[in-house]
Amino acid sequence: MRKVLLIPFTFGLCFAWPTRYGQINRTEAASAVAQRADFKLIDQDGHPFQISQLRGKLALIFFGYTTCPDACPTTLSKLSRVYKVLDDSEQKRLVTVFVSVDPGRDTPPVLKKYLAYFRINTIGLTGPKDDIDQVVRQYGAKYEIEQSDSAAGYHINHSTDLYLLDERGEVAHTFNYADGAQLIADEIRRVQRQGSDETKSSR
Ligand SMILES: [Cu+2]
Repeated sequence: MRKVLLIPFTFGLCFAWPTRYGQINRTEAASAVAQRADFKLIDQDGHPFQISQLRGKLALIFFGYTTCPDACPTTLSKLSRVYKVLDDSEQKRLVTVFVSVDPGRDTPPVLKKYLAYFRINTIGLTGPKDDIDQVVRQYGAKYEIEQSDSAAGYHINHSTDLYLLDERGEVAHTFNYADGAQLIADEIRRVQRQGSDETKSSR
């Protein structure tokens, strides 16, 4: 029910952000070397998780928080559509990684419950704020906390780029918030195909 209520609410708020921070992302894009670096946070089951554990698969990484009223539920719903376009074997080789920028509220159980709504293969990550901030910088993402009078207490404005990591953990593509499910699925297929061609030729 929550998902149904959130989606009509998304459009008024979300476009200001991608534009504002999308620009910053373009100009402050982290170096490819930095983006490739390993990082360690805590997953939705409370276990340590290193991004290098996903080598050999493709990963879609984005930054957000579970009480986000706009960009996060919109992105996760779009990714549900991406998974529907992909076949079983393509889906198995893809993992979505949701990195919370709100560790104060997004504990592992909160992340687990939230991500279960979207029925996609997702790892939710949280951890100490300093560790999260380091990963945010690594990818050239952005966020800022905005105090509000609402019951939630504060709102977080965050960049909405979606990073596609190839099988070696390198950023193969950065998607904009406006990119549609079909475009994302096509790019995932292209990168998966490239990965399997390289594996064949190195045999
Ligand atoms: Cu969000």
